[in-house]
Amino acid sequence: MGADHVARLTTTITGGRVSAIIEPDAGRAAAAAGLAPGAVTFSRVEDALGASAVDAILVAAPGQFHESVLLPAVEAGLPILCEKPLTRDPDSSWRVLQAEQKAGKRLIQVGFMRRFDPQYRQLRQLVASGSAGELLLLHGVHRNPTAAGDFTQEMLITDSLVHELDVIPWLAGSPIRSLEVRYAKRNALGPDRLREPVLLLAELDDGVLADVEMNVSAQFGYQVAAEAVFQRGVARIGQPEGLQLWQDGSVRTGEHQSFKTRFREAFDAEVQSWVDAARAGEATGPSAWDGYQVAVACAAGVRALTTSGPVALELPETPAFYA
Ligand code: ISE
Repeated sequence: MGADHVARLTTTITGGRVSAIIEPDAGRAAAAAGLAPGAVTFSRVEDALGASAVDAILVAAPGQFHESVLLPAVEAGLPILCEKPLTRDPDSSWRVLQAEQKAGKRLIQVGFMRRFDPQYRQLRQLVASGSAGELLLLHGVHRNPTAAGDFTQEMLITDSLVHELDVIPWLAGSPIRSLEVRYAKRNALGPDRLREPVLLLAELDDGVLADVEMNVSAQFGYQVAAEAVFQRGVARIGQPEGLQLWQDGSVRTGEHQSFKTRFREAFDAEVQSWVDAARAGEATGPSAWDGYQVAVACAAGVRALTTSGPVALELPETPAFYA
């Protein structure tokens, strides 16, 4: 993902350039630097900060390293775009919130890119406008062709459904009250260590119910879609698009193979909005508080993997700083 963002910042985004690659693995650092002419490399964030080599930081390290990168970057007062998740658990996310509040201004945008996807934005507008009546129910599918070799059962929640745990309350305008996980018949084509597909059931504070099929062994391609049921209508997003081909007695439409193409427009818009805001001395998009709420939801979701029935979410009051 880091290399993807380096390429995006270098070729697509205006108003910023990659001045440094911070990466402990020398081979990866050199490969990423090769995508960004003029970029210098560092193995530690502290070294880059000490050398004043950056005036904003995009964090694309694996989630377990986020806190250790975020804390010095926040202390240095730099604008930050942090790939999801903010951190992997509520306690460390809380420490990041404390650090940002100490810095005295919003610095962090969390990389929940679906909020920048044109179709998700349209759907959110439809909900907010009330023109189809009240939102009652959301159905979602989140399908990946295959799981990476290091993908664990918990990652169904913390790496994949983490997106729905952000985007569902954002779409519906209501926080999640509880989460339940049900297991479908196991796909024997998936790795032995995984039990999936799963069905996540999220109940929102206002009574809206959202279900999501999470399937990381779908084989055929990458698909993220949703259907929203309103009082007076139904809306769908994420259907296969692009070239339709009628041939040999059937119709075919292309499907994505990766989130990198399905959400390319969203990633571009997300990073551009971060750069624009940083240049204006502001922060935009999903905040660290949003990231914290998702960390709490992920912790409940992980418990739901081994609990029968719904697991309740407990969120503290929104700190005044983020209200
Ligand atoms: C991956 O890390 C992502 O963020 C993708 O959007 C998601 O579809 C996939 O399941 C994750 O592993």
